[in-house]
Amino acid sequence: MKKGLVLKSTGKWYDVKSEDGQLFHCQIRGKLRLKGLQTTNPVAAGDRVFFETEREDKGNIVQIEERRNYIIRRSVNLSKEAQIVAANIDRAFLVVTTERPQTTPGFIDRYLVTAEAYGIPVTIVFHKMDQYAEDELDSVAECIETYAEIGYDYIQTSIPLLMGLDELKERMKDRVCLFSGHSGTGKSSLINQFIPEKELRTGEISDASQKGQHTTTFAEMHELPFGGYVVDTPGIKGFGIVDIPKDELHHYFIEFFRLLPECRFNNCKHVSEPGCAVIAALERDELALSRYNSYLSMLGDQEERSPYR
Ligand SMILES: Nc1nc2c(ncn2[C@@H]2O[C@H](COP(=O)(O)OP(=O)(O)O)[C@@H](O)[C@H]2O)c(=O)[nH]1
Ligand SMILES: [Mg+2]
Ligand SMILES: [Zn+2]
Repeated sequence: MKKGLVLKSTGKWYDVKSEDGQLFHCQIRGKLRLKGLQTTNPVAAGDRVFFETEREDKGNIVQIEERRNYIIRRSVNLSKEAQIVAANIDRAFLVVTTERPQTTPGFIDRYLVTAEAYGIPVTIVFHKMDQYAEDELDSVAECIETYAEIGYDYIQTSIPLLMGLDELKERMKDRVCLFSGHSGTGKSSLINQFIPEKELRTGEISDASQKGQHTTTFAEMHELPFGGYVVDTPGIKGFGIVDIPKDELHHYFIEFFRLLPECRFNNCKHVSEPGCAVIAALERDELALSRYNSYLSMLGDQEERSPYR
């Protein structure tokens, strides 16, 4: 029996790289069961598996190691069946441009909250730093400050200026990395800096054109020449949909959650409760209003959706 890492799934066949670096085409032998999760695909890119080899480069997966984390998408809205897109992600990179294309604080906050819920650390990559006019740089700096103050890791990058690329590489090295962000923010261009032979196509609308499609698209892991992998998740903008219960949402706005012990009520949701430390901190300008607005907006969404859950 060998142990390996699933690099790619096509639904029936899986590319598995063994610990000694050999590639095997594997199928699933028998029924694999993982507790708790109903999924349409039992194995995904990023899974660590045990497999038996038959012939030279063929094998049968017989066991999956427990996942540290995974990202899912629902095959159909509101359906119980989820598709595992990728598993065991070490770090997510959210590529942000505040203009051309615009990434809103609301989008960033939803992404960060989902990552917190999944337990995946995030680096925010403020990219295309060369493209901003003087006055635009002020609003980039303001956005950076909001997240830096909370304690999120961030870097500033630009390909023409060769800015921040070493810092990015340092964070990617020996890790399974996920790149996310709006279409056109420069994800493929950044990845191409590190794996040029892959020649991921840039400047395409492929992300956008796959929006809302329910067809199955599987993730693939690209090996980094300096160690580690990049997970390519076609058609997935963020992490997909996750249902975070309303009363848990504030756990994932980490700067609010830190203040909870100072709120008068230990079940404070920081909306209209008396003696709320979050609201007091907002009034003293110690927390970003944009974050609080995102929080209220996400709470509102949960309310609208609740009858269906
Ligand atoms: N000014 C500037 N443009 C960039 C930079 N990186 C990428 N781009 C351009 O941004 C556009 C979108 O890039 P792409 O990698 O396809 O974005 P993706 O949709 O996120 O994969 C392309 O025209 C790139 O040439 C950068 O650092 N500075
Ligand atoms: Mg792209
Ligand atoms: Zn409170």
